[in-house]
Amino acid sequence: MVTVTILVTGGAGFIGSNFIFYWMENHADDRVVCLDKLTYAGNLSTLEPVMDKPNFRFVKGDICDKNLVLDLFRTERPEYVVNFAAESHVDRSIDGPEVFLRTNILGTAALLDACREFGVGRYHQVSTDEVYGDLPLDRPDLFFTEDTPLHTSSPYSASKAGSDLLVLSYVRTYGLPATISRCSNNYGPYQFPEKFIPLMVINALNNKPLPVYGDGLNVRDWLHVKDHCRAIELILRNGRAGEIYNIGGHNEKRNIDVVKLILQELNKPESLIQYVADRKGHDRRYAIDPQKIHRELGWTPQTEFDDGIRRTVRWYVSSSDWWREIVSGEYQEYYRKTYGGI
Ligand code: NAD
Ligand code: TDX
Repeated sequence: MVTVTILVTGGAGFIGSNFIFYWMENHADDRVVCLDKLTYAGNLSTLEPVMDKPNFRFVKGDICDKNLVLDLFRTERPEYVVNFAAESHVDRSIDGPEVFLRTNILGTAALLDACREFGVGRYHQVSTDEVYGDLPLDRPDLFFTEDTPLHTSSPYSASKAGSDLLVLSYVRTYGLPATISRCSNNYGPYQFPEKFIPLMVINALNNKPLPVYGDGLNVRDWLHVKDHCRAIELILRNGRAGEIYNIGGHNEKRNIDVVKLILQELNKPESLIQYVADRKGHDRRYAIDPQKIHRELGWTPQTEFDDGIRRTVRWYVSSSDWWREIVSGEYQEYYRKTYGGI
């Protein structure tokens, strides 16, 4: 059997770690190398189950560090590179855009240059539906397709759009065999507690107020992280170089309805809900048209939201050791700054 080396950046974060578990389960003979800076969002404890495996290597480092990246390519010669490493939280990008530009754009550039120098079978950029901006609530007939113009709202989404354009420029200029996926909101285990679903679950467990931005009617298109990982696997293996693939499962939910579902699941009162000031530039609705990946690669999501969200809530209930450990002093400070007195 032909085995490959796959370099996964940002593999100590939410989606990257789930992808590493998925890949090692389904490609037991491949070598997986994880490069991660271990920012506040990266947690080595998440990778404990694979840390001692002989075909896994963890490297602590910054994707912006060109020499480190080149050295890593020189020694590992990866066939596949999947770039999950990013600053990923919209609220943090509103407070401080610079690190988003650095990691998401310059970091992507460093990886692309290494791919150019050493050659790879495939570079895959993990992007987001946020690059398309948002859709109005009163036009449920509209969806993001791969041809929807880029129209970003936050420094986060602008930095992701910038990196997407850079990837496409390397395809056109240097013939780099690269692909891009733009996925909707993910949920599942190991998501950092600053994000909507784990934040609401953990606050509810602690009987703390659940801060809902604005009127709570913003819509997100939720996808279980494992379905995202399967989609990336299919794109790596069978996707056409130079192409963009949207990933989403037609699973639109209003924020307030997700919060109520979580409270119901935990048997907690709706009086915990607290409406707070809206996020600046808050996108109203995201909705993906996934026809291309379905038609070309046969991908469809396998997890029903009702089942996936219940399992996810249960996971956070039974994994308090994991989230207690990572909710560090830095996070407490961030929480106070973002949510004020509540
Ligand atoms: P995350 O914040 O949970 O994890 C990011 C990881 O990248 C962390 O382990 C962090 O330590 C690492 N990292 C950050 N800066 C780095 C640097 N300079 N060098 C090396 N490592 C660095 O993010 P996530 O939610 O897992 O998202 C992963 C990717 O998927 C991101 O590119 C994000 O834009 C994209 N995405 C996320 C979602 C979602 O719903 N979470 C949806 C669509 C796309
Ligand atoms: O405290 C909160 N209260 C609240 O109402 C938080 C943290 C969020 N929200 C709302 C804002 C959004 O409408 O919930 C929704 C989801 O918020 P986030 O979890 O911050 O996700 P979002 O901004 O939609 O972006 C996510 O999906 C696309 C990821 O964080 C991005 O990395 C990804 O690209």
